[in-house]
Amino acid sequence: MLKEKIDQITALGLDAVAGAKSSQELNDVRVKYLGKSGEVTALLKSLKDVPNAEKPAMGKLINDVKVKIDSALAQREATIALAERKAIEEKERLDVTLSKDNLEQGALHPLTLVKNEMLNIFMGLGFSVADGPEVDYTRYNFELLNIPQDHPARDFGDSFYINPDILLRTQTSCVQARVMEVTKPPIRIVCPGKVYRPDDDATHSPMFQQLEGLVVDEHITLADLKGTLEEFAKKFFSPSTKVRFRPSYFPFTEPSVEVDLSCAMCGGKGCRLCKGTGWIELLGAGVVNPAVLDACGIDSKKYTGYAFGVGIERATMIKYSIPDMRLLFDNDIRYAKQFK
Ligand code: 2U9
Repeated sequence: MLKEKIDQITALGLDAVAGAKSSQELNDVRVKYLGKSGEVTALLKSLKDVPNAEKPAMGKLINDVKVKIDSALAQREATIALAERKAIEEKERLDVTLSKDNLEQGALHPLTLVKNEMLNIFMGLGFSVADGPEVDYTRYNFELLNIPQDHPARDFGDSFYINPDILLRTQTSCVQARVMEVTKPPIRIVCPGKVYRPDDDATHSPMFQQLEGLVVDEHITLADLKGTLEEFAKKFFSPSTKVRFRPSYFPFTEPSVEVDLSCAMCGGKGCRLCKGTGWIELLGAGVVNPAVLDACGIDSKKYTGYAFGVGIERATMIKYSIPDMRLLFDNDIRYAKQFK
């Protein structure tokens, strides 16, 4: 009797194991047959009613059922685990491959290339790079630079004012003024950055970038300025580039000069780029006005300095013969790609 029951439970148990389709179903089968209140446990319990002489043989048979079902469960478990793992992998599969044909190689914008090149040249000449806010007080943008309240450059139509005391900087000179205020000479810095003026045509943009330089130390003269700018021009354009100073006026420098470079395209003979003159105006510069040094807390009796400024867009247009500044701001990738 018990023997038949054992055979029946063996067959049913093995069938149930074979029919289980998930770990969950398999676990239910395990509980149903091998669990504390399961079928095999019930068989063991029923041993108590078996005559003593048959107990060892029956006990062994029941134990064999347990081993058979247990090993069938283990095998089925391995098969199901593998199938479940495969199903998850298939469902969560990520295609991390991407055809390289679709990849566009990025490139630096020509303005960034030119700015980096200028910075490298000046760093090679011993300059450090200084940075400052683009929204600044009129104190740094005008007052400390010897541009008083009633100066025409402070006209509300010539600058983007936030309020009467704060504006989008019109020149990076505010950075130099800030550095001077807190630094004891020697000072040798270049300040690249965006500046803002309400102009908009083929050669002017309401936002453009400047690179200004400032050197303050004892015994600095206009000759130091000329030597430095000559060195810069030769490295930036060509070793044969010449530099010419023409008198000019800026409130923050005295004397002030416009700096022309011999035309790299025609070598000075006169061409379309230099409009037949052989010279191209690129920078403004001068000896720092003693009034500016004093306003920034530097003793103008002991120290002198020079300063210069160059428009990065203008330098880029000259270097790459770009006829219209707006081409630099159009975000046309086909255009930017040419400068790789
Ligand atoms: C301090 C003192 C003096 C910076 C200077 C120029 C001359 C100049 C223009 C070039 C083309 C601006 O981008 S542009 O339109 N810059 O002509 N800038 S001297 O002089 C300074 C700066 C800071 C404290």
